[in-house]
Amino acid sequence: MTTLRTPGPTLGVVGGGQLGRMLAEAAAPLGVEVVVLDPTPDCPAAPVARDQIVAEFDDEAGIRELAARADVLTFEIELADQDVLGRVSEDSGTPVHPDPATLETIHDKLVQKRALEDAGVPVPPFRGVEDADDVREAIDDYGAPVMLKARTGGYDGRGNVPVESKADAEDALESVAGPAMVESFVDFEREISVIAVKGDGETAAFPIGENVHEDEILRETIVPAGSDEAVEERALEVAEDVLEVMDGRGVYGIELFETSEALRASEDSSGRSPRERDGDVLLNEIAPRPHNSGHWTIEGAQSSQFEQHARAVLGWPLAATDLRSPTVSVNLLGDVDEPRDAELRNLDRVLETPAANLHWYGKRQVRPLRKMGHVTIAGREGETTDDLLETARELERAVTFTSE
Ligand code: AIR
Repeated sequence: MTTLRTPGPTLGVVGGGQLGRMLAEAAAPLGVEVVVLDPTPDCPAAPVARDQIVAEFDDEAGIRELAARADVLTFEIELADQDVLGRVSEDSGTPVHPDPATLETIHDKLVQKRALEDAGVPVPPFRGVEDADDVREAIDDYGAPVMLKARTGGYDGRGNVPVESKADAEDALESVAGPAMVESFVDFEREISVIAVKGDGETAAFPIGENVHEDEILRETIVPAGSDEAVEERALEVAEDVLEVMDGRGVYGIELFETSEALRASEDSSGRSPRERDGDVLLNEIAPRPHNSGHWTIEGAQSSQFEQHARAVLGWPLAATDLRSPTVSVNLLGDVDEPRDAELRNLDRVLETPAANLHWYGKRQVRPLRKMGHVTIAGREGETTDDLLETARELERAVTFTSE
């Protein structure tokens, strides 16, 4: 039986960026406290969390302190160190969710893809590469362009480089700097994602979102996605299969490609179930944590991905994931050429739009394309995602970090 006292249970979170901030916001109504560990003093999560331990993500002493203060450990950034987390959890008896083994699998994108492929999850053709010859060989086999990916450490588009031709192989490898892999470029109809939750003996998933990326960085999420029912069904099946590979409770962001074949396959009346069709939905990447493409759930769904993460890691029952109304989220990215103090201008348009929900992450410094905040608009009676997108884009264009 779940009992609540004051102070409530404490989540110890490695990472205190926007995800930690929104996790702490969602935990508060449940009576759940959050302590974050982050190297940046006064990190985005600090103002809404009970406390911050200022330490590097792999600082063992810091993580020991976090474990001592927490009932459960979790992380909101993949730079968390699986070995340290595993060791500290074992010594302290404070569980960590998701399991550090999952972090290890996901950490290295090549290992991730192999594990998922072995589990029968559909993935684009991929391989590890050691040198430019390997990249060129992959171009021979897959056709140009291919996507070169840093095996570790890349996020928000960092470490992903499209290679247009063999002549670019050398430069691309250099810019990735470190162990790399290539993937066949997927000719997708749209990018979609499933925010899935692994709880204590139960799982849940939010309706799929349609994602718009530019320069490898998420710009917009639209729910419901434009995919048809068969594709949504297939995506949710794939998400279930992914959760089976993952150890430990929590929210998982599962990014997928809806390939062009999916559209044809669901248009034809072959009578085959979606699971029998190959290549309609392909896995792109997994994040073992709440995901940018799930921010819409805060206003758009019965519960948010952050509330679900808190519930899941604590072993509490999961909440409902139904869509409340069509919803659109747009990211507010740093529109600057150089780092500078963050000051978001022309905010009035956003604040004066009654249905627009502003989320400011509280980062002191803006950098080119850094995720600084987002705006979500949940539709009211009769509003379509097209209407919402038009307003959201207008608001996103109105605000700026530049002084011009
Ligand atoms: N994050 C983690 N993995 C991917 C992303 N986007 C979030 C986490 C992390 C923050 O981004 O919340 O703490 C770091 O943001 P930045 O702008 O400092 O790199």
